[in-house]
Parts: sequence; C-alpha cells; structure tokens
Amino acid sequence: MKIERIDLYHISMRLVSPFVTSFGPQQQRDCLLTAVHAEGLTGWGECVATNDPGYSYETTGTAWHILGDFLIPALLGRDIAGPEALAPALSFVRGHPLAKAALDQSLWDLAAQADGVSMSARLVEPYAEGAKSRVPVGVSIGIQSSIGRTVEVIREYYEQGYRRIKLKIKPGHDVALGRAARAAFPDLPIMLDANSAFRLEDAPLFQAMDDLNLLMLEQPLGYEDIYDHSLLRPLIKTPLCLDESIHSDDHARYALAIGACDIINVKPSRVAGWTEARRIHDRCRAAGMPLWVGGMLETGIGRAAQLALASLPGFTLPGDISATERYYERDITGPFTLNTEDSTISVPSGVGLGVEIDHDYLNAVTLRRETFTASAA
Ligand code: OSB
Ligand code: MG
Repeated sequence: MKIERIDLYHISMRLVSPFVTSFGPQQQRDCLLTAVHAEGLTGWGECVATNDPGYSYETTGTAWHILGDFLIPALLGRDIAGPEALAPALSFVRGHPLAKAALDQSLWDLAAQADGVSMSARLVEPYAEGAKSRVPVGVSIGIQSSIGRTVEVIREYYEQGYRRIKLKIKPGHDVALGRAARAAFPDLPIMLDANSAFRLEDAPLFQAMDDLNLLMLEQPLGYEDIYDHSLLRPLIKTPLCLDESIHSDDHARYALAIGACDIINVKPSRVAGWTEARRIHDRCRAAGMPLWVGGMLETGIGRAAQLALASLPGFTLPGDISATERYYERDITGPFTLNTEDSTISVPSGVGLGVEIDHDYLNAVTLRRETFTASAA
C-alpha cells in the first residue's frame, strides 16, 4: 500500500476517576492518534504513551518527536506491502515501541479494510480454530484511599458483572489488601499488579499471599528484569505474570527459557504492535503458556484493536479490556459495553477496526494536530 499522508493527533480525555498505580496517579488521559491514508482508505492507530514517563520511558512528547521526526517521514511515499513489512522499515529507530505500535495498528486497520474484513478476521487468518466473537474481560482497579474503600469498589464492579478483578498494589498496600479482598469475595478470580514496585528481597511478603488462591501476581519486580522473576517464581505458589519486562518476542523467549513466569500480559503497544504480539502469541501457545491482553486505558480506537488481538485462540485468560463507561463519560468512538451474563466484551465485526469515529468529539479533545505529506517530507 502506498502511504500518501499521515495525520498525527495529540488528544486529552478526562478519566471518570483517577487511576492510581505504584508509579503515580493519572486523571487526565492524553495520547496520540495516527491516521494513515493509503489508496483511498484511512487506518487509525493509538499511541498509548502518557504525559509522564511512569509506566514506560516514552511520553506523549517523546512519541510526537519520534513519530513526527523519524517514523512518519520514513513511511511517506513508500509502498509498504502490509503490516508485517512495517517493523523492518522502522528498525532504524531503536526502542520506542509505543510510538511504533500506533503505526502498526493503523496498518492492520488498513490491511483489514483493503480485504473487506474485520481486524480480528485479518489477524486470525493463520489459525484453523478461527476467532472468538466475545472475549472474557476483567477490570483493573487503581489504588484507593483505604482497604475498605477498595472492597467497596470491587463490589461495585462485581455488581456491574465483572468476574475478574485486578488490584494495584505497592509497598505497604499489599498483603492486607489481598487478604481483605479474598475474605470479602472467596470465589472471585482476583489478581494483584505491582507495576515493578518490589524487590527480590520482598519474597516473604509474596509467600504470605500463598494461601489467598490468587489468579496471578503481575510484575512484582524490576521493569526490565527477567532473571530475578525466575528466582522469585519457585519461592511462591501464586502464578507469576510479566507485563513491563516483555518488550518483544525475544524477551518472551528468554522468559520461557529461564522459567521467569507462568503467564504473560501481552500489551500490543508495549511490543511495538500487533505483528509482534502475534509472534509472542504463537510462541507461548506452542509452549503452553497462557496469555491475556493488557490495557493502557485506551480510547475506543485502541480498545477495538485490543479486542481484535484478544480474539486469537491463545488468549485464554480475561483481558484488561473494560467497558467504555469504566474509563470515559464520552469516547471518540461509540461505547463498548460489558456482556453482563458472562463478563465478556464482543469483538467488533465491522470492516477494519469496526468502530465509528465521532469527529466532532475528536476535534473537541484534540490539543494539537499535524498533517504530514510525502511532498512536505
Ligand atoms: O500495568 O497493566 C498495567 C494502566 C496503565 C498503565 C499500566 C497498567 C494499566 C492497567 C489498566 O492496569 C488496564 C486497563 O484497563 O486499560
Ligand atoms: Mg501491569
């Protein structure tokens, strides 16, 4: 596909409630969007970098720089055979997976549109079993003012129909929280996510959770670590999941080789896009390692593509993909809703991402927009 023009947006949307993790609070959710124009079609992508370098070193500012000064100019006027051909064309830029993933999503949307199918259908082509039409989901609950308040928030989401709960933890807000949640909900799948806030020396704290029957413990140790997780894993009963540490299929290979985890949270943005995410899916599925799709408080544009990925057969655990109302009062696409009878969200079946963009609202939340064309490059 010949890439004729790319529009870059910086948007800012207010979350319905602040999202607090071990690396800090977030109330305003900024992100970038890419609209890639090729052969009469437009493919949309979301760069989930935030204003602060908390989860990742990338921010909306670094992503704008890397996209606008390097990645986009490298694509303008080029004929890119398909999404699989994108990574080699961008490999001259080291790192910056969140910036690259926006363009990767745009190209998968374009490829699906060119074939007249949904992104899920385009991604699932290699697998005989086909795509799931609805995927199991849960809700990720940020750090609250108290344990009592956390239990109340769990109850609210439980009443809304969510049947997998993830709680953020940090030092001092850990074992007692898990214990209170388990006491209040004896049979609910509950998991904890530390976002790298602990060290291997904290192993006794995680051993104290062994009797809580947790679904998993997500990324307790360093955000680039694989080795210490492999040392922690045999010391605890709770299944160990990696998020931050896995930036590529190679990292998944290392983690499998040294037994660093039981489960991987695949965020397509963290691994530079859906092509690499699918490689990780194939490797882990062959190795029998369960997977789920993680989230970054996406808008409807990113959420549609998360759901397409989660429809692949190897994503067997509930994803961090919640209903729109859990994040935003109003979104730049139509809302996603929870199927309350089975805690799932339906995978969009329309062509491409399968969402309708509300351009009036998109304009209202846009802080900055720039159009890049081949001639101006
Ligand atoms: O660690 O999974 C994480 C959100 C922002 C940054 C990191 C994480 C998260 C979430 C939210 O847990 C998942 C979601 O609902 O989008
Ligand atoms: Mg996480």
